[in-house]
Amino acid sequence: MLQKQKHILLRNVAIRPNLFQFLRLTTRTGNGTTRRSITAVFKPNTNLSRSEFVSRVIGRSCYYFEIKHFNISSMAQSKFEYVRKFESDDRCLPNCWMVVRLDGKGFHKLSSEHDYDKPNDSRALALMTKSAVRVMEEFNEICLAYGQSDEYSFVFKKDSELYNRRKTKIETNICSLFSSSFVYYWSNFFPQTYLKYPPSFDGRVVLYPTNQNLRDYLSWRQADCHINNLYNTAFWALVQQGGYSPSKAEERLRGTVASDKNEILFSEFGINYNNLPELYRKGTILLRRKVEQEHEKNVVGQNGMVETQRYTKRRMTILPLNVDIIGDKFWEENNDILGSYM
Ligand SMILES: Nc1nc2c(ncn2[C@@H]2O[C@H](COP(=O)(O)OP(=O)(O)OP(=O)(O)O)[C@@H](O)[C@H]2O)c(=O)[nH]1
Ligand SMILES: [Mg+2]
Repeated sequence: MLQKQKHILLRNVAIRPNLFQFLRLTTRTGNGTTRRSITAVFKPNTNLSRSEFVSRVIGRSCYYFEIKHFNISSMAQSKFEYVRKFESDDRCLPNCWMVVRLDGKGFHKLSSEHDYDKPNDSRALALMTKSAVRVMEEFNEICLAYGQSDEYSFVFKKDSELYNRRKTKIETNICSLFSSSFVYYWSNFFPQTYLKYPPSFDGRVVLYPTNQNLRDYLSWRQADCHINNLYNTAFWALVQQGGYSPSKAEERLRGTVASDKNEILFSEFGINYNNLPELYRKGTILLRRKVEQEHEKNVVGQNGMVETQRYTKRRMTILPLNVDIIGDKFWEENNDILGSYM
């Protein structure tokens, strides 16, 4: 009986290399009343065969034994893993557009410490867009992004199942990849300017249940771009060209509406606001689009000479657009974005 049991149990004991082994044996002696519990801990890579292990620990005097066999990490896990229950389930509602918006922390200071051009620095805007493209390359579920100033919004497909729609997982991944890309590509856009300290971005996920809500959200961000840009353009014209102090320029613009600022720009500085680059007035939309790309290859012609052949290939790319996103035109021209969710 003992031999048989021993045989079965021997097969069940696995001495695993590379791990601390924690084995507990409970034995009973001949009359079946005395119970002995033996715990043995073996260092990783202990060179002990299964039969050696059992015969050494159990000895001869017992006829019944049970073996429990754990490694230390699984013991610890089972004891402590209840703490997982404290993590909240933060899955985003299904059937909603998930939008992650990032915004630079303290970019008023960062822009002045790094001598950004005023009111718009095309290098800084290009760096923001490069970082956003990097995010879109990594996360295919993003169908559109919109950026202006120190912010970028990423729109996920309505039926995206990325990370089971876990809110924190999504926002932290997007935010950290964007931040690290901003630092990684900094010197490509500011080759002469040393980055004085690590910049950071806050992030949030907002859910929009209807297509109209999503359009209104993007319209809101583009309108914000326009309002800020018009104000900043007028403010810096007054300061840089009009000789105003910053506080006097602020005073001059207090209470003015858009047409007043346009008028100041036009009549006092000869600036037609509508002729300023659309990048500044509209911000940047990023879309996935197939574009034709020209390629060249060398082939051997009929006359035996090597000649260069040109050909075009359609390739999926992330396309930047500086256009109006508020009116219907953009949505009609790009009807695939909302199209499948009508
Ligand atoms: N000169 C210059 N400044 C810029 C440019 N883009 C962004 N900024 C600065 O970044 C700021 C962004 O606005 P906010 O996000 O409201 O300000 P913030 O300082 O980042 O503050 P928090 O986001 O609350 O941390 C603007 O007010 C500008 O001061 C740019 O192209 N040129
Ligand atoms: Mg900011």
